Amino acid sequence: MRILTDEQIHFYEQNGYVLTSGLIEDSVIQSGEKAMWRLMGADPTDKSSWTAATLAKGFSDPDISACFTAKVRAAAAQLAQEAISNFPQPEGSFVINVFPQAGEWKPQGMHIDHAIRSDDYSVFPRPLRVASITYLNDVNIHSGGTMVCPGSHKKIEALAKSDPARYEKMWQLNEELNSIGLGEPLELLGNQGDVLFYHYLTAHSGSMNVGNYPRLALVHKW
Ligand SMILES: O=C(O)CCC(=O)C(=O)O
Repeated sequence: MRILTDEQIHFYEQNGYVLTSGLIEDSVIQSGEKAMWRLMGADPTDKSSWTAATLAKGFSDPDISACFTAKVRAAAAQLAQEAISNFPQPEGSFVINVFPQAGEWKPQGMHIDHAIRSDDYSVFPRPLRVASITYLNDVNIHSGGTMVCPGSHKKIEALAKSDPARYEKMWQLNEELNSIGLGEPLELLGNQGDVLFYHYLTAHSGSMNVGNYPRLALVHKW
């Protein structure tokens, strides 16, 4: 099943990410958002029930699982250049929910995934095929949006290949990110049900939410 257009695939290859719409039916993503509030034991209309700045945690739930539709998995498979049968529907997801916070908006630290030193992931072959972030609600300006450095995957791959012994591990590469010009980070805004896919070597980060509503998202690394 070809879900993404040639233009979207080309954009991903050039920029290291692609933000997609229309892969999840409205009713499915709305049920996903509702389930998230239920799982958090919080009420969208009652701020006193909201949690600290960020909630990062795994949840297993059928309404969360349902957000990983056949179209989402087909898009992931297309970007990873693998068969869709290698992308089964997960039973749940890790979530990163960014709640409103006082202060001046700023991005969090730019990084690549799978770079925790004790995990010891190698750079090659790729330790993950493609990363995805599914937005359970709209992402407005300075309200916890994902930041990406367009094209950084190419620069980071070139760095890794420049000295394979020095940059054998993801954590070694991650420590050197600031030594190369990653380019200006871009704050991605979007709508409920949009799915961001990014390459495993794309530099990215979360950002503070200084808006008035939480940013709720499923963060799944395939
Ligand atoms: O929460 C986000 O938007 C970014 C998540 C992130 O940086 C990560 O999963 O590594």
